[in-house]
Amino acid sequence: MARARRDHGLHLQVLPHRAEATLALVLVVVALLWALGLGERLQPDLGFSAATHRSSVVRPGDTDGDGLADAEEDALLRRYAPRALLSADDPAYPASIRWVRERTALAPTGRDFLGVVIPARAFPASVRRGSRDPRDWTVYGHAYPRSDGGVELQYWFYYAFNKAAFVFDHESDWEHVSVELDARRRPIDFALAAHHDNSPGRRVPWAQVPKEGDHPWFCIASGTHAAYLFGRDAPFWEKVVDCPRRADGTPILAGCPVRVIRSGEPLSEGGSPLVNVGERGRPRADGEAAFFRSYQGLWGSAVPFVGTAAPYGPPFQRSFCVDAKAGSCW
Ligand SMILES: [Ca+2]
Ligand SMILES: [Ca+2]
Repeated sequence: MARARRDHGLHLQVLPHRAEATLALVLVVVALLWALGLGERLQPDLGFSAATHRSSVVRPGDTDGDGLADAEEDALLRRYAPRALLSADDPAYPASIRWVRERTALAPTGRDFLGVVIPARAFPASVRRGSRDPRDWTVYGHAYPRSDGGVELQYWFYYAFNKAAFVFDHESDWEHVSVELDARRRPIDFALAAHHDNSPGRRVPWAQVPKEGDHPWFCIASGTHAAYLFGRDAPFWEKVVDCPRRADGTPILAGCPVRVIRSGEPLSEGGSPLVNVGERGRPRADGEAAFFRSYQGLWGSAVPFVGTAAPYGPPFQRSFCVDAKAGSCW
């Protein structure tokens, strides 16, 4: 009888211990994810040293002081501006800095979350869907000299939300592609950033890139906005709407369920604005370029799980200055 009572008592004690152990394990996993999320986002991934911060001589006609004349930067950015295929049913369309700032609390004086500036409130669903108007799909161009004597042309696209297939949704999404020129300003390749392969991303030789004149074509993954030359280049878990292709690889747009982003083309003809943002220390005069360069906070909520916090702006990401000539990109 005494033995039976002891066993019974033991049984009663084991169950709570199991529950506690499970709870502890769950708490440890949550804490780990939380810590990783904070670690990922609390510090900008600058990727350049103090040496690249040194001030350079600003000559007349070179507002951002990188050694390239304003007129040449603008002409090159316009000449090679990409043509992007956006899935017509993308849950998060592009937008501009101006557009999102008119609709959210995104401002230099947001809330301070453990030392990081974040907007004072979450983006409403209407903002997360982005804009259907191509005039709001501003592409932010960044041109600078590389250490090998060539010129890097980056094209940054802004979306107010990242809608992933499983988890990892977050407010604001900055994505880019690059055209890399040699020292004689001839295009060498087209680089496509996708997820962590983004500095500058997959390089495709220029001759293999389908083009409209000098404008390279690429596809934008639905929701995540990763860049792929063709839909077939995307991993299985990514949705990319591609179009039928001609023999030269250019897309046949008739009947294809996409919208085309044509930055630098006249707005009256369905084009989208192309803004030269200048350099990190010296933006061009435009107000959007100044905010692009100077806003050091998160571009949305700071939900501190891995991959769920809003990103920092491009100037505070490693991929902003790939192989830059010292002092030219900072
Ligand atoms: Ca310049
Ligand atoms: Ca520049």
